[in-house]
Amino acid sequence: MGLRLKTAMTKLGPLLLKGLLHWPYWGFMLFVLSIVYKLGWLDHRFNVGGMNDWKWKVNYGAVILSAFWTLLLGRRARWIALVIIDLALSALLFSDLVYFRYFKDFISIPVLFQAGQVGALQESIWNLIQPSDFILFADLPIGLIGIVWILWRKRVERKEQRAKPAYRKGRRLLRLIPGTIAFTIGWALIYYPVETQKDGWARGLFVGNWWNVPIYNVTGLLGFHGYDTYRYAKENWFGDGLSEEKEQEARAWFEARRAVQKQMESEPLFGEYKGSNVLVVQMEAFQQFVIGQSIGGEEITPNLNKLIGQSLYFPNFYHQTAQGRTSDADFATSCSMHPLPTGSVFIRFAGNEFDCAPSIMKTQGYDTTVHHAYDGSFWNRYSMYNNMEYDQFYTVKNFKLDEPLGWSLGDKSFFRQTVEQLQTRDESPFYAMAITLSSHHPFRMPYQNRALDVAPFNGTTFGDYLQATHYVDAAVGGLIEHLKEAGLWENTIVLFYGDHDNSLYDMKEYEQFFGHSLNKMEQDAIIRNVPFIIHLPNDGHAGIMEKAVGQMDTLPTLLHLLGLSTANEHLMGVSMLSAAPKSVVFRNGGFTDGSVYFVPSSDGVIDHGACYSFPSGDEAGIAACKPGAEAARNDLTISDRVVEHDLIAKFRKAAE
Ligand code: GP9
Ligand code: MN
Repeated sequence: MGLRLKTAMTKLGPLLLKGLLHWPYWGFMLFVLSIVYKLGWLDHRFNVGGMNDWKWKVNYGAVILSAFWTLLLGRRARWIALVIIDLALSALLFSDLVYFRYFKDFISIPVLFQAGQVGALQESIWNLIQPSDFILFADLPIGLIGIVWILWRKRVERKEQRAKPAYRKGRRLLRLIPGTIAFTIGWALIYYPVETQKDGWARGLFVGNWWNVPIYNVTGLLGFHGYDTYRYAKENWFGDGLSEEKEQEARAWFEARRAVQKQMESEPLFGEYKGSNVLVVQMEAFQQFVIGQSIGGEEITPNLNKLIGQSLYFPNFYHQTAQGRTSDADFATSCSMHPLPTGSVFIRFAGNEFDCAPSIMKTQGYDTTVHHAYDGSFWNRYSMYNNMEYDQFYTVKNFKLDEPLGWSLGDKSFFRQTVEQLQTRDESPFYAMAITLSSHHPFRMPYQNRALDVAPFNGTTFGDYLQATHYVDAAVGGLIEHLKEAGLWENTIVLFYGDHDNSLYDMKEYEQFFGHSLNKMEQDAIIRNVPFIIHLPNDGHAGIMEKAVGQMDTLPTLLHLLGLSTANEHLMGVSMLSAAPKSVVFRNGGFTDGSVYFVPSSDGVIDHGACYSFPSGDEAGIAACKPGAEAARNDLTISDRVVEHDLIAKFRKAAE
């Protein structure tokens, strides 16, 4: 008996091993483990909340669902299919990682419509890639070896199969079993964790759409892409009807906002600069933190510093942009609405109705122009500027490339030629917007333009940034001279502001620059804070205004100076010159009203966010921020509703 058992065991061992080696699902298992591992690795890099049991489960579910169908294929076809999916998913994860480093967000379907712009961003993309990122492709050689092995085995198997055709047919049917099991497990691993969270802390998350990061924290990265595709399809192909009640809610919101805006009409500066020319200068990636600072004993922005002494200056001005970057800044300042959480309004909704500066100015007899020395189709500007009713858009085609720098023309020449273009216009007052470009990421200036010694930041992107802002500052100095020579300086309101941050988020560099540590609130604010300067004719009303303001307040501020009412417009901002209270809402649901500063948590739950006293940065307790955070969320929801459903056009039609 003992001997028989021993013989059986010696036979069973190799049999089991053979069975294990020939188990048909090894490839599938390896694929799932490998992609899930990559998702965990990426999550660590995103650093927006960390992994938890739910996110692991959803990740497993999403990966299984992406490949369950390969279990219906034969072994050879399955290997090949798995390697192809692996390659495609790895490329997607790689793109997400690089995109996240720049935007602090995930790639969404509307972003893909901006893909045409990738060519121009090549230098930035190379700057953002790190060698360790290629770990995302480390499993591909194993897959390829698998394919070679399987093809080599082909002949042997063919012989076996020829001998058993009926068995082969039956096997095809049998494959339905693992395929169905995998689908069910994958679906359950997504459904239950998402539903549980949706019924708990994530309640309302998928309705509000304020920010992609909390959605990612529920769905994982592949789940996010799945949800994003569904969201896009629902909005664009299946119609996402808006109830009468929601439309009415938005209408009432604007009525209430107009009551706040109206206060400016009885305030001192209202109409003081009626009929003046207006020049709006939007400066690429120009942050506030360089203003008034020196490096190596030299001022970084001497011209802006001098200008600030002769102007109205808002040190607590914040950009309100998201994925649409420059175009978002343009939209927020020119049209006084929030940009969208995903993609760019310029690209997604260029045909919708908005009350933007040029169209309002045109009703007042202004000549309206926009100047940007780059391809006119970038950010879909041709369409959007046409919709905004600019009389003329001066693109790269209208400039002489006599100072080639970075993407196209250096800002020094750009400003000189912009003033020349303005001089060729007719006699009516003008509203003009000039969008700079030289200080674009990754900020590397040609040697002859590196006028500053940026030690100890030489050779770093941070150092290149300081160098670039110094160049732009010199260009601003030139612009002021050109305007003076053209006789325009004293009859033009000239406004300067930064469009968005510089995508450099390593706080250690900022701390080294300032020579002291930054508290949590300062770390958030430094990225959002951009300069805002209004120079009024004859250095009028020069001074510092500490009020917390944002890009969306720009147009109402101009209307205040020009004495134009907002009564018939749909603007979300409030004049910065008005005493009317209003907070600055950031696209992620954060806000500041000048006395508190709210930083939302990466799960989107208001109670989990951080509330600070402003400007000290001391913890204030969430109760001090809660009403403001709820109002901020509502503002964002209303803005998105208006943009996505073309409500301004509907409101106008209903009022006819
Ligand atoms: C290109 C310029 C840059 O025309 O506006 O855009 P950005 O990359 O900063 O959004
Ligand atoms: Mn920009």
